[in-house]
Amino acid sequence: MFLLAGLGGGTGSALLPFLARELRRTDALPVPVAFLPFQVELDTNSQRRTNAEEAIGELEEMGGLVLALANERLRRFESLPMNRVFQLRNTYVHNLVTALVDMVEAPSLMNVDLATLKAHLSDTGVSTLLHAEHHIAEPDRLVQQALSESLLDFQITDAGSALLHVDGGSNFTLRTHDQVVRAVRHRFGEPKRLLLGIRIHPEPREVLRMTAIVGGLKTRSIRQAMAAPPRAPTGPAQIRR
Ligand SMILES: Nc1nc2c(ncn2[C@@H]2O[C@H](COP(=O)(O)OP(=O)(O)OP(=O)(O)O)[C@@H](O)[C@H]2O)c(=O)[nH]1
Ligand SMILES: [Mg+2]
Repeated sequence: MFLLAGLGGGTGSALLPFLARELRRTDALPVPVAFLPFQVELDTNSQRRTNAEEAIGELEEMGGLVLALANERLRRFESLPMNRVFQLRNTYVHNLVTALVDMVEAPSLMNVDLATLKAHLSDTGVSTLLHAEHHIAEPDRLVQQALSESLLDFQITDAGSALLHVDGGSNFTLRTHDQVVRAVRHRFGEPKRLLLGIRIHPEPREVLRMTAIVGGLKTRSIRQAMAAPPRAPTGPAQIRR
């Protein structure tokens, strides 16, 4: 169950962690998606900052899958009309949701089902979801794109584990898969545990699609990110070991 809220105000900041906690008690897999306020909102309104930080703090303590998307990172599209920018953001979230649902629902060659996903999440602390599509000829760029397009406010520090699902056509080779895995290990700080899923479609495809759940994120990383000045708009996510 995906729960979306813009943090900083009263309603969303209070409800997001509350609903996530309540849903954890059921069979559902709650996935909170938190939109962090624009920097100017944080800088000029300490109550909004406190609300956002408290909500993020609660989500981090709970662990599990959390998506934190900084509104500030929308500034990379600042010359586009505002409606279009929010549309882009909506499309991005839609793609993340579809990718995750696809990964666990559609059968594949090496399968990641809901039970596997839940088991993976239960012992990895805070995890986040990355997704990208790129031409099959450039596996490294695919991984780079997953990081840079994420609009994430996480700094992926010391990733303890990663679940990597790659989706390709009949022309998807073992060598290309190895290249994706190598890039993931390199860029995600050599995760100690890597779980792999693969789906091959019957027809050849120009595009590879990757979905990754990166776990073992350091708690407070979102808060640190909120305190830090915004990163360069188009560069890949910073990785510190
Ligand atoms: N990306 C995105 N962010 C939004 C959107 N609407 C609001 N936000 C962000 O969410 C923050 C919180 O929105 P509010 O309306 O203040 O919060 P609320 O949860 O409704 O709480 P109260 O109005 O205080 O009850 C805003 O400051 C924005 O940064 C939206 O449509 N898209
Ligand atoms: Mg409101």
